[in-house]
This record gives sequence, C-alpha cells and structure tokens, in this order.
Amino acid sequence: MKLAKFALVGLVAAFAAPVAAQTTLTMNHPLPINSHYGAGAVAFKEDIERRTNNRIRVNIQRNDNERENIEALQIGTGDLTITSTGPVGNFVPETRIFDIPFLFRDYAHARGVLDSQIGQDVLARFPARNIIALAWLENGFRNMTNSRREVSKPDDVRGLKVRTMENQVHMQAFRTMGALPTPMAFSELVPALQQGTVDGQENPIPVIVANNLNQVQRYLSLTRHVYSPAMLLMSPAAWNRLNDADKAAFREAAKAAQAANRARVSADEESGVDELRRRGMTVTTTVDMAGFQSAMNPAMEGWGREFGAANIERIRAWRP
Ligand code: EAX
Repeated sequence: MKLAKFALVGLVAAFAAPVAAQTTLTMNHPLPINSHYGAGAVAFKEDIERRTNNRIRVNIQRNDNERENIEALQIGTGDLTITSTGPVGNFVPETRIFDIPFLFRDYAHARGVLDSQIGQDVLARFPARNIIALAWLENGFRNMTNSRREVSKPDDVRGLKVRTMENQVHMQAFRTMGALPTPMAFSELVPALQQGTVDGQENPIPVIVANNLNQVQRYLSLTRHVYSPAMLLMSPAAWNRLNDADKAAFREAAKAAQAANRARVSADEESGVDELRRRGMTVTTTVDMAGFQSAMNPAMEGWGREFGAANIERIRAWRP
C-alpha cells in the first residue's frame, strides 16, 4: 500500500512540476527584414529557438531610431537590438575609434580586427555602461549619395548639406571636407531628403538598396570613406534572467547572427551597385580616394590625440 501511495505522490508531483516558462524576447533593428540586419536577426531567432526548443522565442521588430533602441536596453524596456555603431559612441566612447575614416583596408581587415582581442576588448567595455554586447556585426563601407551633383573628389563635397549619423567622428570628417554635416537618426533621413533639408547622406550599399534610397537620391559615389561596424546588443535585465546554459546559447546564436549578417553584406556588395544603376542612380566609380584621405588629415591629428595614435596604428597595421 505504502509503495502505491508513494508512486501516486510522485505522479502528482510530476504533473504539478512547473512547465519551463516560455519567454519571448523582442529584437528591434532599423531596417527591413529583407536586409543584412534582418538576415542576422532571423539567424539569431532561429538558432535560439532551436537551441531552447522554443522555450525562448525571439520577436523581431523594426524600429529605425537606433539611439532609442539602445536606450531601451539600458532601462530594460527593450531586450535585444541590432544597430550600427553610429550612435553607440555616445553610450560607449571606446567604440568611436572604429568610426575613423579610411581606418580599414577592406572587409577582411575590419572583420579580423573586430573579432581579434582589439575588438573583444571594446565589447568588454559595455557592461559598465549597462549594456551587454553579444557580438560585432556589420553595416558595411559607407558611400556618399546626394541629389545635387556627381562627387568624385573632396572639393565636390564642399558646401553640401550631408546627413550624418549622430556620430562625432563622422561629423568632424565631413566638417573637415567643407561639407555641412547634419546629424539625425535614421528614422528622420528619408523625410529630410524628400524635403531637401539635406542634399545628401552616406550609407553602405546594403542600406541604400534595402531602403530604396535611389527614390530620393540621384547620385551615388563609391567613396567607401568609412567602415561602419554593427552590433548585437542586449539588455542586462534580460541577460541576467538567463541561466548559464542559456547565456552560452545566446553567445552561440550571436555567432550565427554575425555569420548570416556578414554573408548578406558580401552578397549585397556583389550585386547592389548594379541594382542601384538599374533603378536609375548615376554611379561614380572613379573616386579620388587619396584626395579624400589627405582631406581628412587635419582631423586625423585630433583623432590621434583622442584615441591614441598608437591604438590607431595598431588597428591599421593589423594582419591576419
Ligand atoms: O544602421 O543611421 C544610419 O545611417 C545607419 O547606417 C542605418 O541606421 C543602419
């Protein structure tokens, strides 16, 4: 009799055991789902849901104000975000060194530095600013567009009202070239271009293609004047609710997001310029890169003082 009662208690306990709570986290990012950020977001979602057998779900939403998305992580109203480093330097100043124009030779150089100890050391700076940095992702090399004229050399930029991200390094770069930098969130960009508040903007090919900026910009110049990192960031409030196994799963899913995001950037770089020509943009491919680099020299001295000339040189000299 005793055994039967014991078995009954066990059976009741088994059914009464709490089912592992199902959690849904929200991931905000500023671009269409059919974009290099969307590719990273979907890869992260699928990986986490597979690893946790859907105990943790990820709800992907579009919010094109990156600064707001980051602030939401700090106050705990947002769980995850994919963002360019545009506004990030206002939260974690150490990231701004990567926003210096003409710092990286090519994609392999940028990806290598960010995945090396140099980049990982910057990720480690985020928790002190109440943000968890899960991984470096990628926005891409930025190119200028405008509706006034073809741009092939620094003098062509002089006098142009250029929308920049809310990024001090980029604003200084355009000011140095004689342009009129106008910082604003991505959410304000298209209305500003439509109303003529600004003449131009600068963004990687993937962003220009995904957002059909050809509809509001006539000229594209392949200036590739700065590499724009992106990041996968998380709220400490959401992070601290994870157990150690789930934290490890999040770090693995961030790697899947990085791989998918970078693969989409590479694909967009392959096809995006021809697509923008097909959509009617006038594309200037012969750009005086050396001229643009020397036009930045007056600002470079200031960046050397701000970030350490040796630190900048260490990044420039990095080899795989
Ligand atoms: O992160 O604001 C920008 O120009 C960014 O490149 C865009 O939001 C993608």
